[in-house]
Amino acid sequence: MKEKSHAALFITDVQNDFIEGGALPVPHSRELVEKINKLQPRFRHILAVRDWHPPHHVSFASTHGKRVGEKFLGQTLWPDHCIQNEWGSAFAEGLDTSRFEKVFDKGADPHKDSYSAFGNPELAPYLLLHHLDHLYIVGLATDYCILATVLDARALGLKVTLLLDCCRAIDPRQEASALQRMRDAGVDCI
Ligand code: VGL
Ligand code: ZN
Repeated sequence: MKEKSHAALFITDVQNDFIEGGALPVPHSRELVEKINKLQPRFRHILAVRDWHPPHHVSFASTHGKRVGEKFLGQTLWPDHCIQNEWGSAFAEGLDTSRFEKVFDKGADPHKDSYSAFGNPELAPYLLLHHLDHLYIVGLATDYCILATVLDARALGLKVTLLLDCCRAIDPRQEASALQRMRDAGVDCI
């Protein structure tokens, strides 16, 4: 018997705060909105991930009275961003969300950051239940959330394709090494 197997478009952190004009803007991210909208009709399954922090989250520099960009006990400190139910955490303006099958939030624990979407314990069981074993990844940010998510997905044995034209890095200098780590883990970057 042929086992069921399905691909999903996996839209990562395409939220106002990560777009130019937001609190933690990723360079050249606004152009992704239209590109991702155009891609959506090609997929039967569309999943989305949101960075979803409570106020005073452990990853915010302001929580510790420290400067943005500093490292503190291994945690990179960010500006306040993607605070639950605020404008910054909403899906980017113009992004078509009408066919999102399910949204997974991450980073909701006040005391623990999670770049990986698999930090949400509901994600892996959902993929298993729906036989979604091939993820086509788009969104933000290549050097943080996407890198962590993709490595976890590969560790679980999922097929992963990164659609490079629809991904952007917070620090473009880190992009090449992030992509190399993903390729080494068996990710198809196209
Ligand atoms: C992310 C920095 C802080 C990401 C989330 O999703 O890549 N980066 N929080
Ligand atoms: Zn975050």
